[in-house]
Amino acid sequence: MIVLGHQNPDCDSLCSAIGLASLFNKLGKEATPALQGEPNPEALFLLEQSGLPQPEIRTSVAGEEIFIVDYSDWGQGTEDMKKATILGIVDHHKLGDITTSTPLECWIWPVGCSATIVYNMYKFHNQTPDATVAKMMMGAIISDTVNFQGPTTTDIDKIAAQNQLKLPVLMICKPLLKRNLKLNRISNLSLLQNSFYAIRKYLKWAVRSWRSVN
Ligand SMILES: [Mn+2]
Repeated sequence: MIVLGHQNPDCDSLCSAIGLASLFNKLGKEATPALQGEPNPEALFLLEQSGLPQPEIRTSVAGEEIFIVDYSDWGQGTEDMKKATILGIVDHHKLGDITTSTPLECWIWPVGCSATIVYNMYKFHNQTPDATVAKMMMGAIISDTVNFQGPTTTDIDKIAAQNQLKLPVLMICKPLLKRNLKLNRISNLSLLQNSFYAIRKYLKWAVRSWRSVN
């Protein structure tokens, strides 16, 4: 099967596709992550950090079995997606317009990030993500929840991030936070101060989490 992210791939679309395909592989199912285009700069940065190969780009899935991540709208899929068999959906947005003619597995939760749901699928199946994959999913959670400051952030996201990372949280977060700051091209002082306070608050939380998992 193909685990397919949405158009204009961001961190979540990339990392959840990689995470979910890897979970299926662990469960003995053939699965390949795929993107519908080049990853955006932040997603590309995460990919470079992980050292994983870039998933293949697919703009046609007619006749394939697919599992889609981070969307549930036809409009976010490939043009020929109605000719594919949709085996399942992982998403954290409002329910889209996709319907199927066969039963499917749906994991749609009101949380901050699809990678949070994928992490819980690992738990459901009694599996542990590989360290590199965990790092990617953690990156997606940081990105989608805006460093855990965004309005859609839930405790489920924080727990997923915390449990996922018995790895050095700060080592992963710091470059991503730096990169976020650069990407946002922060120009005025108050924005800079807000970011500073947000990051300081997040880092404090990360250190507490880091201690509690060790
Ligand atoms: Mn997302």
